[in-house]
Amino acid sequence: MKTRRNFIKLTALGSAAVFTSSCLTSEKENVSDSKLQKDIKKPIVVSTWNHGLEANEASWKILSKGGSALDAVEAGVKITESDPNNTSVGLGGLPDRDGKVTLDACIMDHENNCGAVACLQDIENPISVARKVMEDTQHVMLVGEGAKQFALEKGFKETNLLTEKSKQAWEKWKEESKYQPVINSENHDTIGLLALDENGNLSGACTTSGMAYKLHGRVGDSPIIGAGLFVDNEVGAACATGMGEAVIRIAGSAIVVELMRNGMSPTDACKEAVNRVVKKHKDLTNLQVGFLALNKFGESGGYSVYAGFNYAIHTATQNEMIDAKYNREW
Ligand code: SD4
Repeated sequence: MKTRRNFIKLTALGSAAVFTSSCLTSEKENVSDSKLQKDIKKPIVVSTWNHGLEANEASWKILSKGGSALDAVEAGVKITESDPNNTSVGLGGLPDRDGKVTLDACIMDHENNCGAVACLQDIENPISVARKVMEDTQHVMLVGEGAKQFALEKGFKETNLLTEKSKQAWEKWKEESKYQPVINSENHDTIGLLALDENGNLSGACTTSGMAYKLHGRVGDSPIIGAGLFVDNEVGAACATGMGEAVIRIAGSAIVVELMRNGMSPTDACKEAVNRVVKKHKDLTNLQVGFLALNKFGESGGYSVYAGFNYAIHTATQNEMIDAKYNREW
């Protein structure tokens, strides 16, 4: 909706927003409501990896009808969580080394409200539990048994998330690895999804089963606000995928948003965050990390340590995959 209120909000953003959009920078003082609104590419939804295409479709159903970014991000990632063929998120996610599927997820809206769950078992849609934590409690994060108990109290159904395919993969891994957790480049398929709605509001969601065959109790970056996901409605939103430990070490998604606040484009901000990951790690073997960002003007970009990271963008005209730029070849 092109309301006066939105215009005022976005003009207020102007002072903080001289930062990025080349098309708006010089005109920000005198720009008319219609011009300002026209230059912002919205609604728009972006998400990580190939499964992002399907997730984007679900988000788009909401965004294209004027729905909220918050509803859109939840609906989008739920598709991936409920897909048994995706072995890195929700149902069918590869288990930890004890054979337990433990899920991490978080969600954040345009008012800095946020909710998260970590090491949650037996619940198919952790993102919806994270949203309940955000909306129905005074807390930001619930973990383990407490998170499960909360989910059951809220009416979520207990589900066995270990599919036959994931169980077989785990059994094979046990034979070969002798129960030693391995860190490798496979299974980096977390979904992070960011949306800008018709009202110019941003939200984000991130959800994963984490690193395959991790130690029981290990939590990655994905449910941690500021690491796997961050949203600041004045500036933009960012999410991360890949080796969570490396993302946490540099407060990855928060850094990407701050870099955009200071004037960088989404791609450049992601690139700078990747450079920090590279600089802070002596051993980059198998250390894949990718960042995806969307700014307040509907501009997006991604960057990764190694080649191979891609993301999906849905605008009014198309839903397409983009190969992110990267720091190095494998
Ligand atoms: C984690 N960042 O648990 C997640 C894994 C991931 O794509 O992103 N995979 O460390």
